[in-house]
Amino acid sequence: MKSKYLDRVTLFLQSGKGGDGSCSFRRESFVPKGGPDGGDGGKGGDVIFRVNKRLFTLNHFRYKHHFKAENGENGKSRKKHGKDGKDVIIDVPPGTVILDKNGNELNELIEGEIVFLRGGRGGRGNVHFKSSVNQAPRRFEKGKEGENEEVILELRLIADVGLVGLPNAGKSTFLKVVTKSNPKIADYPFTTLEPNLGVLTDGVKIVRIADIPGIIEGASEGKGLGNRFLKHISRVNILVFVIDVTTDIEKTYSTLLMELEKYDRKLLKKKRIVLLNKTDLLDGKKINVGEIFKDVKYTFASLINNDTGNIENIILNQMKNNV
Ligand SMILES: Nc1nc2c(ncn2[C@@H]2O[C@H](COP(=O)(O)OP(=O)(O)OP(=O)(O)O)[C@@H](O)[C@H]2O)c(=O)[nH]1
Ligand SMILES: [Mg+2]
Repeated sequence: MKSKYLDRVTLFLQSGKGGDGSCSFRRESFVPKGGPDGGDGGKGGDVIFRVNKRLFTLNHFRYKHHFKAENGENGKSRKKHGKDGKDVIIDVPPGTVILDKNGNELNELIEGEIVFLRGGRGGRGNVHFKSSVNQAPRRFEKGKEGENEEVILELRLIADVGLVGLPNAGKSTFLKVVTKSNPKIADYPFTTLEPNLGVLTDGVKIVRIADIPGIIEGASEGKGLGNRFLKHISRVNILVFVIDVTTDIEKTYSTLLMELEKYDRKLLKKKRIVLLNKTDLLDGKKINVGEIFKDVKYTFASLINNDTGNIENIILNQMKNNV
């Protein structure tokens, strides 16, 4: 199974070369030997990363991997400066991490912008090299080369709460009911192929919730959609486990925990809330979850009936303890 969602790309970046300084001499009628008047070269353009809050994926890099800033213009006669090269500005969604080609983390972009590669300095023209002993210098500087770099961009969504669960458990339904967003919901596994974000608010607090594709036993070995989407919940404070009550609850919960642990043990350190969903399918039958969730807050829900088990307040209260 494949997802078209792009959250990791390799880019080839190049900043501009500085323009060369000019070597030139003044020419005027009646002045046979004018002094030096070669101007400076312009600066090469920078490569800049800028956070754009309207972006949520790296899909715009699907066909564009090379970014090159403009070179600075060479200096000119009559002390004229060459023009600076234009910067290249690369828009990325908030939460983008820049890695070197070996996968080491270099920068994390949450807001604002960074100059990632500087353009080369422009060279000085011969007008700067006049001295008492050399009135007609032919010396000038070359512009400095720009820089080249290959980097990997990886998107890790910025959210406060992450939803985890088997496919078809009701994660997207949860997002829809609780945040009034409009994700795709359907009665088959792997409906969600890319992360969705929604916002829960009580008018004061704003909680961002990330719905990711379902995970199954063996996700860490690549089963289903694999576990690559788990990076999007690496930053959250709270994990909400959405569990279908008609499954073997204990087994489902331990499968989910095991897959999280295999991806990154740190995910197990996050606060947990369990939502036992689809209670309408129990036909009034009571179930006892015993000790399974003894250290974890849990509640029952029938999302399809808009009965959320008050999970909104549980989340908002838990978030309060986090700040
Ligand atoms: N009976 C019942 N069905 C529900 C309930 N909540 C969700 N569903 C249904 O369960 C199916 C799956 O819901 P989704 O929200 O798409 O599940 P998901 O966990 O996002 O699934 P994936 O994206 O495939 O991982 C849909 O047909 C929903 O209408 C519930 O409380 N009761
Ligand atoms: Mg879904």
